[in-house]
Amino acid sequence: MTDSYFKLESPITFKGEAGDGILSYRHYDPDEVVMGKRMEDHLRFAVCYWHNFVWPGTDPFGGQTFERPWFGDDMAAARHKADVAFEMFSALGVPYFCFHDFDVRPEGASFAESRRNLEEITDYFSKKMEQTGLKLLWGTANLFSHRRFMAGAATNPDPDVVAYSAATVKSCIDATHRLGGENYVLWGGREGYETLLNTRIGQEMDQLGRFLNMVVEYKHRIGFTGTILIEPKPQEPTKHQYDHDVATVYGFLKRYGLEDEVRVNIEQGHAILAGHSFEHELALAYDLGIFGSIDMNRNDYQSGWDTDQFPNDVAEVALAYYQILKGGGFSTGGTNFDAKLRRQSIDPQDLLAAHVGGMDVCARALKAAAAMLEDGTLEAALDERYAGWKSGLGMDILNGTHDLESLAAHVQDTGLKPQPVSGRQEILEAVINRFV
Ligand code: XUL
Ligand code: CO
Repeated sequence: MTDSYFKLESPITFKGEAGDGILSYRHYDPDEVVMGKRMEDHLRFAVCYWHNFVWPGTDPFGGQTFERPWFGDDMAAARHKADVAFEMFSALGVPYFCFHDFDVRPEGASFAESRRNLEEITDYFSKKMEQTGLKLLWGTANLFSHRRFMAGAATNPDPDVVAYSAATVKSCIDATHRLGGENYVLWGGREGYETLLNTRIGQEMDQLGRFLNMVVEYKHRIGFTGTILIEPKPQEPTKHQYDHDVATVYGFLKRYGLEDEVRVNIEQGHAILAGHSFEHELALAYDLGIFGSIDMNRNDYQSGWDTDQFPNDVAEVALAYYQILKGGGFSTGGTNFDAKLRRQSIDPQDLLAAHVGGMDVCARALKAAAAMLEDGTLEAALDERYAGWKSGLGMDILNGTHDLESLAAHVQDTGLKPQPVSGRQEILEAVINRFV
């Protein structure tokens, strides 16, 4: 066990108005009951390994800015990193964490060595989880950093790379299963293309369809009961990614017979990159029956890139949690902070404060969303707008009683003249303003 990295004088707890929102919570009280459930059980916060403990602060023009005592590529460094990671998870009081294989273990000289390294760290995690009560929200494989994946993992033109990717995913599902992970995520960072001049889209989609079916078959064979999640993203690092957005992923799942087996992990920044709002992606996923989990962050709206910043806009996050509460909340999913510090934020305290600030934003947003739902004005307006579908003509159209000819006859016989009705957008937006 390494010395304390954060050197906190007292644990980070809820202090309400007396809190500073930096090293104590002003709004996140895990035990506060919102709509009949503890806030901790609603939000199910997770801290990610990669941005916090692996990313060195590089950008396309600059090198490392963070100097972390655990940076290194041997097992001793991996254990040191785990010590600090669990110190931070516990200090923040979050219930969950998430990781990629690449985040937690050094790359071996062979596949077998990489797998052994992962197994050793999995054992180390297992002990720490027992000691701290921390749980694993999800595990995943990094199939995008190493150069072997530069032309894709499951969608690589070379079957050898697809086999290597399958072996890697197997070892990551094994680790996730062993640690009681509640989900397993696949984000297709290289599952796309740079140019159609060297790419057959149909061939690559079939590869991805078969790959995902192998994942689902394996999950059932070993009795892993977690949810398999795809994380949509339209581009970056590739010019075009196949799991573009929720609608695209749904079409893909249907085509390969996976719509009842796989759900989505929706990230705020990815939704924005796809030209959607976060709440659009959430509402659609719930309506399609494939909502799983969220990666919480925000993009910079001027730079137009995936900046993975911590959330700071309560109104925006409230609209997201409004959709989540309306859809029935999380089941196996949760709120994973897939967010990183700015590269100038080099102090240990910045790591803690970023999460405290983000968690307070989410807590305020959740409470605002619950108040919006409990107030009922927005739902009542929707019920009124769609009331015509509950009976009579609307119901008959939906249930197939009518066809084009019968509707034409109906319009002609009754002299039907539809009357435009206000969409009341400004009024509804004013209602939101009462709660945030
Ligand atoms: C990349 C991204 C990943 C996934 C996990 O944009 O969001 O960190 O969440 O591979
Ligand atoms: Co993500």
